[in-house]
Amino acid sequence: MSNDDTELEARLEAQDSFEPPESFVEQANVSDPGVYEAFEENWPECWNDAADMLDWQSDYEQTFDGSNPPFFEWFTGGELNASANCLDRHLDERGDEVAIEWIGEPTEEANRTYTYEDLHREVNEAAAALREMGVGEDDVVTMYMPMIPELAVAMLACARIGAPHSVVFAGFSADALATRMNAADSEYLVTADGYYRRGDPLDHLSKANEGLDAVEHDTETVVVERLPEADSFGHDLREDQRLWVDAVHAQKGAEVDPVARDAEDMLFLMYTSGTTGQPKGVKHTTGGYLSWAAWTSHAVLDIKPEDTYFCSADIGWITGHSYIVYGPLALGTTTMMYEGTPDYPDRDRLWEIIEEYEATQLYTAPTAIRAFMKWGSQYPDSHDLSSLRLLGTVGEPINPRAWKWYYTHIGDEACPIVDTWWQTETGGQMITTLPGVGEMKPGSAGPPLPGVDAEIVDTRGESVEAGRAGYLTVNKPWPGMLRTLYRNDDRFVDEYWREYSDTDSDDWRDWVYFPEDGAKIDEDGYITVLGRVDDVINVSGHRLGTMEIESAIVGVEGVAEAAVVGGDHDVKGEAVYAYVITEDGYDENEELREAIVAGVESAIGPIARPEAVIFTPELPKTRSGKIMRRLLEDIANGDDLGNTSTLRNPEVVSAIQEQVGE
Ligand code: 6R9
Repeated sequence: MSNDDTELEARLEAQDSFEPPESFVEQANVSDPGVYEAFEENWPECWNDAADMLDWQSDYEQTFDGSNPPFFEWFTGGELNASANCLDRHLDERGDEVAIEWIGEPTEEANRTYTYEDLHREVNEAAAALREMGVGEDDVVTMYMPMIPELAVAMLACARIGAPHSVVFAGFSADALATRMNAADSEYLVTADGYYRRGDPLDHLSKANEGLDAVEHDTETVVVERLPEADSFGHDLREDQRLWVDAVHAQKGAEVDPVARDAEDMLFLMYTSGTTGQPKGVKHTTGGYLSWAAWTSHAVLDIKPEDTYFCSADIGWITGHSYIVYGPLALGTTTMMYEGTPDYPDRDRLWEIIEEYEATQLYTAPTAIRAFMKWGSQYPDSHDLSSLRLLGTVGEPINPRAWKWYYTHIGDEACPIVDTWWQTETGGQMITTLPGVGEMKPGSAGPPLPGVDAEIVDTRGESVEAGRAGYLTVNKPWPGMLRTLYRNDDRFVDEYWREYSDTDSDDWRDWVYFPEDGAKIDEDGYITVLGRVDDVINVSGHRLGTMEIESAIVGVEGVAEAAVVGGDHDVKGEAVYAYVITEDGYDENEELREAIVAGVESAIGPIARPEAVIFTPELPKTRSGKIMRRLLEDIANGDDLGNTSTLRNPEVVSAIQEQVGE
């Protein structure tokens, strides 16, 4: 490190709050600090500002309907179409401007640019193709696709004909695909033959087909050919499968009128991990969700039509839905889509892309920032990143060191950082500073957005003092919130409302949303989110249920019992640690360890791959027989274990520690 760097580090180390750069404030979409008070005084009508960013086919009659808690409704009586809002309405003024800038791997291959005209045309053709296949309004269409433009096209085509989509992350396993298609009774799948990872072609269709084998009803599939002949895996299509080129290009020039959807009609489903083994089908609606995605993209990400906005998430997660596809396109901007990884062909890949396309915003995850930090600042330093105006993070807490590194080495101290807390369930951002208004404090997401009423409470639901840890709750509904868990209203109430609501009350004010995160608040009302308080672990910003992983491990021959916990990890934030008891007659050996890792990968996907598999004769249990997960976490982290005498089997602790120390 040079002397200058050392000085800079020392100066930053001491600084715990940062004013938004003046140059940014001057041009910010939202820069009036009065917005907080104005929204509070005018709740819920303040949210008409969000709805009015959209074009409605018929106007809504009521902003908020709280008559049947917790099944809240927004913009009732209104009708709109999400694809018309993301495409048609931009054609007159911005038809020739770029909607999607796609950067594919391998890097020497041609990238693709879609103007709004191009995207509109292809979405119409795809909508016609889906209709031709028999997809009707409200039929759930599953997408199991890599980061290729056809994924966004297929989503918007579904939205155009009123068919909700359910996107399954391409890195998920065949089992995960089948579970989600079965749960949603989804009869249609759009997938791809393969894609590239670090230059190598991956066979995706075989995995999709394996999933389809486990789907209990008839299905129809459309397959996008992503791979050129030379790299393709020579798949034969089944009878109920056809190629995207045949289906979509057969509809050349087709025009499909955007279906008028009720504000409360489902736009999409997204399955996410929860406390039990079964993933939850989070249901989002057309009016509330799209308003939220558009308004937050405007107020928090400061997106303007002339921007080239880059979010490095995968569309298979909610971040990609709200902040690669719906929010940015609703605002008529250029949204980038990158297929590859940040370290291929070299560790400066993102910086090269930002320089080349003159990206104006970068929205990424703390896990990526920690990796960039580890690789070293020489990678970003060798590129001109001066086009950047705003930086954002999402998915997990960001530690102040990583925040400061991002601020200096990527933002050159000239870009505000928005640390945005939200969830699949919230539809969009909820807690973050407004970049043109609020002071930033590294490590703290910031205050709730205007109109959002968050509070940190203790187990009884009483507000906790500043500085003390408690549970994050949200007291007032908001337009982007999930409406229910698909076909499971009871679980919806149990998971998010029962804890802190008066569930007998029919007054919406007695209902409190519980996101299952721990948090603390400071004197200025800034919230630091500490992490999940349920059995969900956050690996590289991805939510994984410990139960899902445990059931995969117990499914491996030779395993009697398993407990999975999240241990600290430098780059991933948390990593999966699996404690395993073998069945009698099975050896605790490398072969079994490998079978366990393979079992987890095939049930969930490589993201759930255990960092360590620790064999143990027993699991530490309380006297009432509950597994002491906290203790297993401490062992994984090498922390001081404190008093273990309340355990039913304290001797097991040293046995496990020996294994970990090996
Ligand atoms: C958008 C997304 C949601 C969980 C959430 C929380 C964690 C997200 C965060 C954060 C601290 C932030 N989380 N953003 N924790 N600071 N800025 O990530 O959705 O995949 O559903 O995960 O992620 O624990 O409850 P999702």
